[in-house]
Amino acid sequence: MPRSLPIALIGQKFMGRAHSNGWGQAPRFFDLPMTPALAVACGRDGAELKAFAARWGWARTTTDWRELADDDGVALVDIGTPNHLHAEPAIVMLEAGKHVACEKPLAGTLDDARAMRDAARRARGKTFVWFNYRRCPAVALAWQLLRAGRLGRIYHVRASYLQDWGGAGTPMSWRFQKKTAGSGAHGDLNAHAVDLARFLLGEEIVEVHGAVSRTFIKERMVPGTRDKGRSDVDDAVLFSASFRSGAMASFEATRLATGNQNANRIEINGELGSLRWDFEAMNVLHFYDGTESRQTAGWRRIMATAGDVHPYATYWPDAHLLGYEHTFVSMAADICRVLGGRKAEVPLPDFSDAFETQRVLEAAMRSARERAAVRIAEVT
Ligand code: NAI
Ligand code: SOE
Repeated sequence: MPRSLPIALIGQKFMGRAHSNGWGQAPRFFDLPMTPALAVACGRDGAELKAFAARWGWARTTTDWRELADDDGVALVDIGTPNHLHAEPAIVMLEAGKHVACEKPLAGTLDDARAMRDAARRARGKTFVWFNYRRCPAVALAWQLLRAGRLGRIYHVRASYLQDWGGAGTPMSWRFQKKTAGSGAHGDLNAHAVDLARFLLGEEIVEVHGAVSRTFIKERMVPGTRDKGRSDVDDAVLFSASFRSGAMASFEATRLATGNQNANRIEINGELGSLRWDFEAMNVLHFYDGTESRQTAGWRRIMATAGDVHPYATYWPDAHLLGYEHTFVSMAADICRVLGGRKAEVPLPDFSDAFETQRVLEAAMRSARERAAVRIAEVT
């Protein structure tokens, strides 16, 4: 009989919905040692919160996240708030003995991220970070192929996360302010790209060689007013880096790549072959097997939708496509597996892991500021 995992969720908008759906659906699709119970939804606006809780099946609500620390009816606290509101609740909950699942980036600043990593090291509870793209079946398959050595020695990683919603007409929000977001496209999108690259290669980046950060749109309308406010985060950040093995990497994140809506892409080239993935066709992995005869070798288009051989592809009959929401369901399922003493299908990022991504992000910001290379060992 699976044990219950009572959860509290902080933040009820975009990620609030994705996580509520994830926790609710996980036990319907997977046999898990623990069953998530949607115990408490927490947000700032009481009326909105009650409607949200009723719609998504949360049993209780509170407008004070601090209450969750003393709530014996909560085992895991799930944080889906803006980046500056990750550290404090995470640390308080870890000190209260809860497990914590937190949205990415781990935090807006390296200081916050370090404090979270340190709190996690001291804590009884386990930590998780919602780098959800690891659980796209095609990405998990790429991870398996890399682990099996199908690419051999890795030479190149080319990662980019291109969006176009951040033009001059987009109003001010927490995402355009350093005090709430930490950074712009960089922490928002390069965080995913760096996590994906580190996850797939299974090794660390040791140096950022050069970065360019640019804020093209410096003022934005403040909603509900006739005033403009200053946007003090990057709209785009581009940088190059080296992995410990010597593999060269490039990363690009932007909210101004007109025509690219959610192009989270990665290509990896190794001595034996190459892999290529794009979230806009998330069920497909492109694989070039360089060991095949040159006469017939070519890029192979793999639909990662065969439930018996592709990780996380068991939701529907073979060849029926998965979407963004499944990545959260699959991650919720893996969290339940790990807390129930089983293994995740592919590794889950915890606070220590996400801190390593944060160090790379910080190194890139320093590199852009100082117009110099930055060794990750100098970013502690
Ligand atoms: P959002 O602006 O849609 O929602 C933020 C929520 O936090 C709102 O419900 C707001 O009321 C709540 N909130 C703010 N201050 C609060 C407080 N003091 N107490 C309780 N609730 C509070 O933001 P969104 O897009 O959901 O982003 C939240 C986090 O999720 C960010 O860290 C972001 O980077 C991450 N994110 C991750 C995605 C992914 O694919 N993994 C996708 C989108 C966002
Ligand atoms: C907006 O840029 C956003 O929702 C990010 O916050 C997410 O992390 C990314 O997955 C999709 O785009």
